[in-house]
Amino acid sequence: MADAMAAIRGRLPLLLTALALVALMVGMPTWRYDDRPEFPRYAISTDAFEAKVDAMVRDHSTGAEEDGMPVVHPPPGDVYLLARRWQFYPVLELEAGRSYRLHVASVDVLHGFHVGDVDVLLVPGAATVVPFNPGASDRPVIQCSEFCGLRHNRMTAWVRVVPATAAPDQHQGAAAGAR
Ligand SMILES: [Cu+2]
Repeated sequence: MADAMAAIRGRLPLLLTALALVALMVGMPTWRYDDRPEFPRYAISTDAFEAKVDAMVRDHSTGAEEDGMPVVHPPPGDVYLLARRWQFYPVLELEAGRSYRLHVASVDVLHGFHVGDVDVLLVPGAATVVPFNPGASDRPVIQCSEFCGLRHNRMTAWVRVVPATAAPDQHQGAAAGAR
């Protein structure tokens, strides 16, 4: 019995090292996902999501186009942005100082939605809701952060930030004009 205890004691450093390694292996994925902000996500079919985007484009298109895509100026609140190989659609024109909820979803393969320090994995069949409050001098760049094929590295988009139309603060509106 004493011999057995001594044998265990002799192997204690090895045991502790093994335990620490197991703890690290289990813990590391948790670290990776913990430091990402979490956003609400809901299930929606790609067809239903495309219908939301199309309705927004129909109702709030500015008439302008960029890269063959309509430029859309939706009111503050819910805004729909779809990811597909290899673009974010449509081009969003948002007002500085207003609050938006960006509903983002992929309609084909896995994509990533990266803007500022937000990074969300887009899985087809689900939309993620990201709060978005552009500042007057912001020129937000959206990038795909998940490899999605040949032109993944070109999958970027600008959000056009414009002065608020009925700006409560005119100075803020003027500053946003210098984008
Ligand atoms: Cu990509």
